Amino acid sequence: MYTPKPEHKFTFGLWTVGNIGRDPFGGPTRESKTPAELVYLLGEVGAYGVNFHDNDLIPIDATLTEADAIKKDFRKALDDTGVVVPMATTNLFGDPIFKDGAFTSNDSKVRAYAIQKTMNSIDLGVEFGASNYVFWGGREGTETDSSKSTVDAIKWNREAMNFLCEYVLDKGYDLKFALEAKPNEPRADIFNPTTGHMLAFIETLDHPEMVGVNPEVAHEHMAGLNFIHSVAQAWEAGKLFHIDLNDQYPGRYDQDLRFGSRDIKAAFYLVKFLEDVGYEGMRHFDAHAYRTEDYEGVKDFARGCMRTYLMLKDKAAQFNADAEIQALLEETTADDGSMDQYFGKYSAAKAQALKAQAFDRTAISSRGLQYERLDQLTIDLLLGTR
Ligand code: GCO
Ligand code: MN
Ligand code: MN
Repeated sequence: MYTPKPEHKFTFGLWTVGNIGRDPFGGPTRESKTPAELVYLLGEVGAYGVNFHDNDLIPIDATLTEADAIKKDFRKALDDTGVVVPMATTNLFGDPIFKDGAFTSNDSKVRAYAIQKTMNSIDLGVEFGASNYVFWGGREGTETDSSKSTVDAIKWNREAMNFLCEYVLDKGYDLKFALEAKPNEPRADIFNPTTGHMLAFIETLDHPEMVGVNPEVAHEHMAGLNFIHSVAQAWEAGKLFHIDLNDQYPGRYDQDLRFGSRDIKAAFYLVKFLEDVGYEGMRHFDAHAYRTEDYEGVKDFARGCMRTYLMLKDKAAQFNADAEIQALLEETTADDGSMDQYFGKYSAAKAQALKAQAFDRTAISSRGLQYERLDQLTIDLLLGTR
């Protein structure tokens, strides 16, 4: 019942199941695997797709011959397993050249190199079938605001996005961009720190229709924000092109925990939202196994992400079919229609009539909304007692 199938669109990055357990305080706890080996691992656990940064697949210093050999092995693994590549992205953070940003570096040579690297990486992604291209500007920020003009940074970022949109159009690629916000880490502060900032930024681009967002659970939770509200806003704006699923305790370092392993309730509302609205994009798990794990543990991690998603999807269906819960919801949204005359398009007559309407504030506010009962029913449902 909770077995992942291709139609669930579960994807993982090479960097997620390929994470070798390095952290700022200690070295790797797992040996590294080749991209092809990781594809076989993903095939084994039942994932639909694999995503990559250019340098997850091809090391930054690889020769053309080396690159060809890697691509050949990777292609074979994809063919053998049926795993597909729906998304690709650029590593604009790992190399020392990006220490002060990529598209927003003060150094024009770095900015130009970042655009060049992204064009090459777009070519690579498209070569393997990617239809979504993610931009995560991990180094686009500051430690000290004496170093850089934020206004210049925003302009440089816009210029780069406009240039790259034109590149995609020029090449005739069928590719959409998805911008991923993060408030901090690795920079002390990153520009466009939330999905809301990204949505506003997108509207200033030359081709906003090509650009949407890739919200990530952990990134909004790090900032103490409600992730579902961000996702809903992106969805309502027609901008939910991709999503990064993981988990995170608020106010801590970037944890990248297994999906649903920390805030099960938030995960439930998220899955319910995605399923209810009919989101058809990828369910991408941008997380990694605990440092304590070997590769069997990595498989447990990957299977766990998908299993939890499917269990929560099942719970969402149960919520929607639960007579008591639905009756409560109906009651809170019940409407006698008497206010309909005041909504919709403005007219002077409508405004006049609304100004004259009397409201019994005490009567209206005295009604208990029964959200305590509703929430407890949700908890009962999640804990399996309903
Ligand atoms: C992070 C980010 C990255 C991006 C990835 C795709 O916190 O490191 O979530 O994992 O999602 O670089 O662009
Ligand atoms: Mn992240
Ligand atoms: Mn991410």
